Parts: sequence; structure tokens; C-alpha cells
Amino acid sequence: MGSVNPSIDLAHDGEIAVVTIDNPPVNALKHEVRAGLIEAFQRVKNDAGVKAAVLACAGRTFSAGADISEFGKPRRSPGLIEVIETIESVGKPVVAALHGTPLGGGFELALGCHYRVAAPGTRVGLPEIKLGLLPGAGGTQRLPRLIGPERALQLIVSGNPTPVEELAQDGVVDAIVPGDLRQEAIAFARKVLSERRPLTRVRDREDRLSAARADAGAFTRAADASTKRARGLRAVPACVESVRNSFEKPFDEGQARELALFMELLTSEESRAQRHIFFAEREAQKVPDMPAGSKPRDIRRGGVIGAGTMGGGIAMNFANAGVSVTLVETAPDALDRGLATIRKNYANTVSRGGLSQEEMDRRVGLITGTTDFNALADADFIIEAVFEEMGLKKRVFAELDRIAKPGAILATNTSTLDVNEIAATTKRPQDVLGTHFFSPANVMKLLEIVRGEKTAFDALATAIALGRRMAKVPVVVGVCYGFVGNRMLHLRSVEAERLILEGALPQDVDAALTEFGFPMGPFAMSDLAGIDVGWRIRKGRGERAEISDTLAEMGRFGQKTGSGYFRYEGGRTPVPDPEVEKIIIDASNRLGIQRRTIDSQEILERLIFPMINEGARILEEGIAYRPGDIDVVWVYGYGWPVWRGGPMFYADQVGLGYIGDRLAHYAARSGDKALEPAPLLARLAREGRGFAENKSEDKAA
Ligand code: 3H9
Repeated sequence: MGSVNPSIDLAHDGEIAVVTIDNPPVNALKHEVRAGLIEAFQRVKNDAGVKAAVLACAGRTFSAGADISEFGKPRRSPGLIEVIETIESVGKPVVAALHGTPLGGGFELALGCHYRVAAPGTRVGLPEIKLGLLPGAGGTQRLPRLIGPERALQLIVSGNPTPVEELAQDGVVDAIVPGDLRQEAIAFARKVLSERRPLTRVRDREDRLSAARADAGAFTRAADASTKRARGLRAVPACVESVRNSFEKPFDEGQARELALFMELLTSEESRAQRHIFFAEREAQKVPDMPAGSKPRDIRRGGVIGAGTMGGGIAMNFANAGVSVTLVETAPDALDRGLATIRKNYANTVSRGGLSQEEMDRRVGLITGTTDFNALADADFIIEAVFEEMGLKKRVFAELDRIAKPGAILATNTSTLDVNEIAATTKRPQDVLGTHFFSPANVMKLLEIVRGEKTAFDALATAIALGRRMAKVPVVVGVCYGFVGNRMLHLRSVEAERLILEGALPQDVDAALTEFGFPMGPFAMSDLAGIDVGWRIRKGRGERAEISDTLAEMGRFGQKTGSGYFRYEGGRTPVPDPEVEKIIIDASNRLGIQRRTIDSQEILERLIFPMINEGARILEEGIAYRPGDIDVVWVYGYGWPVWRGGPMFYADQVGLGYIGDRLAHYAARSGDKALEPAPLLARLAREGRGFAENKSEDKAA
């Protein structure tokens, strides 16, 4: 309990006041914190015995910003700008003591202090853009005054945290202090007093703005590049406008406009969607029936079976997480190829500046290749990534059961197969689960963790913890064909194929989705993934997809063969192909389908609504715990635009009544019963409610 209020403490070390924010877990600047800070700094101002102050935070980080859960609720005074102004005008030097990740409003608070010291490894940033916002407490005005408008814009538009070591020479921090941060900050404050240093205010600095004032060309170029990449996102031009104001307008005017833009964006659909994903991503890692004390098992060594593209990517994930890993492959040449690909992937990252050579060497050194299955005996978490075939997977698991040490987690990287059936081949089904990585496994953020009927809670907790260490976004899902993502994707693929048979062309279908915000449409995606993959699976299941399988039979497997639904003229850009058009029209004729013009609205509805419908079934069956889990799967695994919040969030915005009506219409027209509104969707539509209102709590109001 603090001496000012439950979140704020005010203590003294001689003539230095130490104000500490204590609001776990990340010291978000909720109302009580803001009010307490005003009170504390008024006391600092009025106490003649206090000559300087330190502003620090308890726990794992300096404040990570405004309390996002307060957004969308009525604003309560004092706002953060008032807090910062109170500190800035306190008349005595205030030193911010930074550690962890001072982000957003937390970093803005620090920029309002007269000096900043930081623990080594502290990372600062303004990630508001990731919430569809811009920094709203002076960040777009103060940061350019320290590092120049262009660099500030880059930092603000990327939203990524930057190590203070990279910003120290610009005065973002005045000192990097190893050792006890609080003591070092107090010592720094004493030094400021003894050296009679001035009360510097970032808002008064002009030197870094003069170049842009003289010639705004470089800023304009940086701004154009940012807005081009923004693809219609409103927050990006808002950031550009506001940073431009830093050198074109006086500080107060720039800050007033920044706040107005912030308030505007706060009410936007895009920001609501992004805030929804922020909380959904964190909630997805919570298993509702998991007992509170379920602790992850210790993971010291990983194992991966299969050195193909998937297995190699998964081995890299272990190494990226700092866990040594044994990579097993049956044939020595396949192993060598796999290890060479891993090295090549890392080398590419090094050449792009994303990794140091030293770090690459360290990570490569953590990966040991072998053809000896017995080498997995000391692994704590083994992931099988062999060919997607049940018989083979079962043989691998029987072998693992024999070799793996007791308590080791045995995971299958299947994208479709029944994890319970695989678990049943072992005498330890409690240790078996699915880890469904997405390709390329070392890049894609999503990790579907498949919970089997008998999977133990601590095994699940281990998989979630490992996923987080690998910097993935884990989502726990139940067992069914295709789990959450691929099961819904299947519906979209069926409908995409129907659309081209009925009259649309692949480029029309893809355009409807890219205009919606997906990075690519279903046909470009098939070409990227390889048309042969689905063809082989369908052959095994005795199914046929008219166009896709015709293309596969012609050897048009997609990008890797230079043609698929589109042609690829040496690059990755899909080019519409008259030959494909002919194949499609012939197929329509053969099947007796009268081709017609299909508008983009119908295309979009027919691609997306059946997926939402399947999402409703997934919820009813308990395959996903919450609608937000489905949203997270689609945003992080399938390129659903984050600013549309995922399919279930989007459905709530469109209205389930409308979606239900359209589904019923498409079901009646096609005679496909799978398109009829799922019972949950139909019920919620009748009740005038959305998916979000069907669960007990919704944090991202
Ligand atoms: C802003 O500042 C606007 C200003 O410019 C202007 C204002 C006028 N608020 O991620 P974790 C919760 S916008 C509320 O698992 P980690 C989170 O939900 C804000 N809650 O931990 C979770 O709760 P639970 C700009 C927050 O160690 C718990 O804390 N700032 C907030 O992996 C742990 O989170 C940002 O956008 C918040 N601001 O990562 C920073 N932050 O346990 C957003 C976290 O119930 N935060 N929570 O699930 C992050 O990026 C990460 O949380 C951080 C820690 C890197 C700090």
C-alpha cells in the first residue's frame, strides 16, 4: 500500500523524493495512478525540504502505458497530459528511472520528466499504432524533439520497442545505469543538483527540428512510404500529420491536435478491433478449467522429428527460444539438407540486419542433427513433424513411447489428424498433445495447441509456456478435423471453387479478399502453399475439387512450378492466365453450370459468412473456448486484417441477423445444408445478440 494511494508511494531519501507507481502487472496508468501522481507531485512541489524527485515503478517494468481496459469507457480526470504537465512544471528536477518496457503513455510520462536514467536492456517505444491509435499524451511532439521527426515517425509507425542503448546518444536517456536502479537514479538526481544543471524540458528543445523546418523533403518521403504501406489504416496518416505538426506548429498547438486525433481514433472501428485482439490474444492462453496451480514442466532440451520445412522451422523456434534441440531425420542426406536450410534461413536474417552473426552462430550451435532416434531420450519436449499420414505418425509415437523419458511431452505437429488416436498408441496419453505450427514455422506467430481428451493440465501449461518462449501466440483448441483454422478455411476453399465455376475468375475472388484487407486471396494462397497438397489429401479421402485437381493433374502446382491458378513470370506476382480461364469455363460447361456475373459483395459474403458459420459450430462443440480465440487464430495464422478484429468480431459488427439471412439464402440457392445457419448463430440472431455477448465477460468493451 503506497503512502499517497494504493497505487502510488511517496518516500524520501534526504532531499530527494522518490515517487513509485505500483500497479501490477505492468503499471498501467489507470485513473488511480494518474490521480495519485498529481497528488504526489503537488506534495513534491510544496515541500521545501525536497530538492529533486525520482519517478520509478515497482515490479517488472516501468509503466507500459495507459490502461487499455479504460478505453471506450467515460474519461475520468485527471488525464495523462495533466499528469505530465504537473511533473514538467514542478520546478524541481525529476528523474525517471526506467526498466523493462516503458511503452506508450509510460514512455510519454518519462519524456515529460527532466531527466531519464535506465537499466541496461530497457526497451522503450510508442506501440499505440498496434491498437489503431497514435500516442496521445505528447509522444508525437516530444520524441521528434529528441531524435528528429523522421526517426520519430519510423518508431511511432512501427510501434516496435527499441533498446535504450540505441537511443542514448540522442538524449532519450541521460544515462544507462547498471546496478540498483533506484539508488542510481537518486545518485543521478543528486548529481543534477550539485552540478546545478538546468530544468530541461523536452518540449522546449528545438535543435532536432531545425533540419526538417529548413527542408521537409526527407520527412515527406518517410511519410509517403509509411502511408503507402498503411493500406487504408487511419492511424498511420494521423501519426504522420501529428509528427509533422511537431516542426510546423508550436508545441501546445501540436499537442492539442494530437489529442483530438487520438480521441477520434479511439472511437474508430479499427481501434476497437485491435484492442479486442490485444485482449483476446492474452485470454486465448487461458484454459478455463485449468486448476490455478497447474505449473509448466521444466524444458531444458527439445526434440524434433523430421528435418523437412516444418521440422526445420520448429527446430529454429527452439533455438530462438534459447533451448537446445535434437533434430532427427532418417536419412543422412535429408538431415544435411534440413540443416543447410536452417543455416540459410538464419543467414538471410543476418544479411537483412535482423540478427547478428554472433547470435546466429549461438542459435545454430543449439541445434544438433542426428539420424539416431535414441538421441531423443533426454528431450523434455518432442515435436513430431513427419509426413501427414496417420499410420506413420502412429509408428513414430509408439517408438517415442519406448524412448522418451518419463514426463517428456510428446507433441504432434499435425494440421488435421486425430490427436486422441495418436495418443492412444502410447501408454502416456496424458503427455500427448498437438502443436500445430503454421508455415513457415519460424516466422508465423500462430500456434494451435491441440488438447487431447487425456492431455494433462501441466502438459498443456508447458506447451503454452514453450509457445510464449518461442514468441508465438498460442491458442488452445480441441480435437476435430482441421482444428479451428483449417476447418474454417476448408469452407472458404469450397466456396471459392464454387464461385469460379459459377462465373467469377480467380482474380475477382482474390481481389474481393485483398480489398477487404487480406494480404492475398484464396487462389494466390493455394499457389503459394502448393495446389498438390490438397489434391493429395483429397485423393486419399476419395474426394475431388474440379478446378484445383485439374490444375494439379496438369502439373500446375502453383508458385513452385511457375503456374497454378495464376502464372508467375519469374517472380511472386500472380498474373491472370487465359489458359486457366478456359479450363474454368470448360468445367462450368461440362457441369452444366450457367455462368453469370457475380459482384464483389456476393463474393465476399460467400467467402466469409460460411467461415463465421463454421466458427459458430466450433464454439458450440467447445473446440474453441471463446469467439476471441477464433479471431486470434485467423489474425495470426491466416492474414485476417487485425483492424477488422477477426471473423467472429467482424460478424458481430455486421450483425448476426443479416449474416443468418444471407446464409439461409445461399443454402437455399445451392442446396448445400452446410451453409444453413448454425444453431448458435441462428439463436443469437433471433435474440439480437452477438458472439461476444454470449460469453460471460468481455474485457475489450
Ligand atoms: C497508450 O498508452 C495511450 C497513450 O499514448 C495516451 C493516453 C492518453 N493496459 O502482455 P502480457 C495486461 S495506449 C491494460 O501477457 P508480457 C495484459 O492484458 C497503451 N492492461 O505480459 C495482461 O493481463 P492478464 C500503450 C495491460 O510480459 C497482463 O497485463 N501500451 C496493458 O508478455 C500481462 O501482459 C501498450 O500498448 C495495458 N497497457 O508483456 C503496451 N499492458 O494477465 C501493451 C498489459 O489479465 N502491453 N496489460 O492477461 C504490452 O505490449 C505487453 O503487455 C508488455 C508486457 C510488453 C508490456
